[in-house]
Amino acid sequence: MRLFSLRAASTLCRQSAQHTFQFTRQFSCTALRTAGQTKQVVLTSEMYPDIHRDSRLGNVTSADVDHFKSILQPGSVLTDDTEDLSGFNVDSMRKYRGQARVVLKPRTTDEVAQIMKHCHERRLAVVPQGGNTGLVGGSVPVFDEIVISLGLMNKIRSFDNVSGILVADAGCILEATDNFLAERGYIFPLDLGAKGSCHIGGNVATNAGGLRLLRYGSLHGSVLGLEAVMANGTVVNGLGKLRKDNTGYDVKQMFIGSEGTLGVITAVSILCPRRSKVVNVAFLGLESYEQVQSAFVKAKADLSEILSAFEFMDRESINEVAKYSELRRPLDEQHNFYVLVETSGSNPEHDEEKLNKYLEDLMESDIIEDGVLANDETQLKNLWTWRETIPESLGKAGGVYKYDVSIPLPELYTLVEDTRTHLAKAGISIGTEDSVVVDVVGYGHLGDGNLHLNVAVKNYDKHIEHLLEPWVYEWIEKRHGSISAEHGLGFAKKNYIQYSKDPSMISVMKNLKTVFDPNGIMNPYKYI
Ligand code: FAD
Ligand code: 2HG
Ligand code: ZN
Repeated sequence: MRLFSLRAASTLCRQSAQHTFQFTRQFSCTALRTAGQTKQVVLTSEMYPDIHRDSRLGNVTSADVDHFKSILQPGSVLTDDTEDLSGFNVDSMRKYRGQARVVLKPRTTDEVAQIMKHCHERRLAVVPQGGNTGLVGGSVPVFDEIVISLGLMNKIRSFDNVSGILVADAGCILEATDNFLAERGYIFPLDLGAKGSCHIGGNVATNAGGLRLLRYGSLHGSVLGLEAVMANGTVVNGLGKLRKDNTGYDVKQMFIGSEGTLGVITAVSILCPRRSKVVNVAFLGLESYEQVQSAFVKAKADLSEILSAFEFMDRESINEVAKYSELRRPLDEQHNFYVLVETSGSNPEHDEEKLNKYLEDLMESDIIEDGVLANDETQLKNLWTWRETIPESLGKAGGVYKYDVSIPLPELYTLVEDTRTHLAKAGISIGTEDSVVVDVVGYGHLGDGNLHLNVAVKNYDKHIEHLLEPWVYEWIEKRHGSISAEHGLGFAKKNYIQYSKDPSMISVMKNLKTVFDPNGIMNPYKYI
């Protein structure tokens, strides 16, 4: 990791107290303080009593369990008679709780195929589960669906050091996969805060976006092929390694973002870029959302090919992280908005020159109020921590209503302001001792037009939920945005897809679902 040159640094320092880049800040340990009491999670079926178990689906019997034991290796069939299955039944937001009594942990594609063949014949519903980090309740059962956990399918199958094409099992953890690639000079073309737990199969199943979509594009572009097991147990072998292939329908695209409703992804083939040798991170303080947009426009123009992330956070988001973090704040004064700009390139002098000029211009034109540039790898990681731990910090309040939306950039932050006004008009105060709403914050991947509106609450509360939904979705529909930019539909948004998609499109989706899964056993009660 390159050290920031003090000579170059000095060219950025302004004498004004309000415009001082802090080049030598000391950062303390990154750990967030541990959460308080864990609250009991209400059963999804109790929280949403209008959802009923589909009576066409079969009930798992002891004969089914014996069959699974006969096709899987010892220790791969977990039942609630002997095991605590809550880790598979409760989602990462502790908002949804299913009632699975059986969890299967296959080790091979053939084992997945045998499981699915049996489930199809017996009409037993299943939920494919990766790292269970999903944020829309898609990864946990609603009733007694069988969980198929991919955690033991975690082998790298091949890596081509010339093309950068990786073929790996679906259950490989994203961070571990990226570490494997780092040793070979490559990078996984996706990064996100849950990288230590989420699986690459889960990433593909959700078409995850993450922190560097701006640079590496969507998984719809970088996934070259995949292997999946259909609902009836048929293995679809599409592990192609070609960048160009125009023979027939591109079936793999159907699985990318299908959230476990069409089949079980068992392996993926993905094009990985070279890892950049030179990475810089700047953390900026700004007064208004208009200035955030100006800084972004300028970043695209001035940093162009080395720009690798442009994340924004409001004051409230950073204050929530500060509540639990032992890290010293990156900037002394508080600002209404913050931006994290990352560059990734191969030539230190070239990148430095570009970034310095960009930051100087931002200060000269009063687009930013203050900023800090990471001097070394530790500082770089710490700056990222202020962005990446926002979801975790908000979760400590008790619960979070999460809205992950695409909105045209000029109106992106208006949703956060309007939500605060909307709650106030309904008599809901924010952050007071007697109010259930702890905070309303906005942050996200500005470079992708993707806002994360988070309403942190002391506990999930039907009154607040009904105030927010469908109000938020109607707001987005009026601006022709998307109600799910990256987290998917899952259980949380299955009733709201019509706010983003035309009925004709929904009809095609329903027809496709029937073709892929005629018995409706793949992740029921979700998606559409
Ligand atoms: P799970 O949560 O286990 O499953 C998610 C969905 O995919 C479910 O519907 C499940 O049935 C299905 N699924 C999982 N594996 C398979 C498989 N092998 N075959 C078929 N279906 C499968 N998401 C983003 O897009 N961008 C972010 O920046 C981002 N940051 C996050 C930060 C934090 C702190 C957290 C907790 C989550 C974040 N997420 C983000 C959401 C989540 O991490 C992603 O959606 C991730 O891709 C889910 O992967 P997973 O392995 O945990 O899948
Ligand atoms: C992120 O960008 C994730 O940090 C999570 O997509 C966003 O929790 C959220 O709302
Ligand atoms: Zn995100």
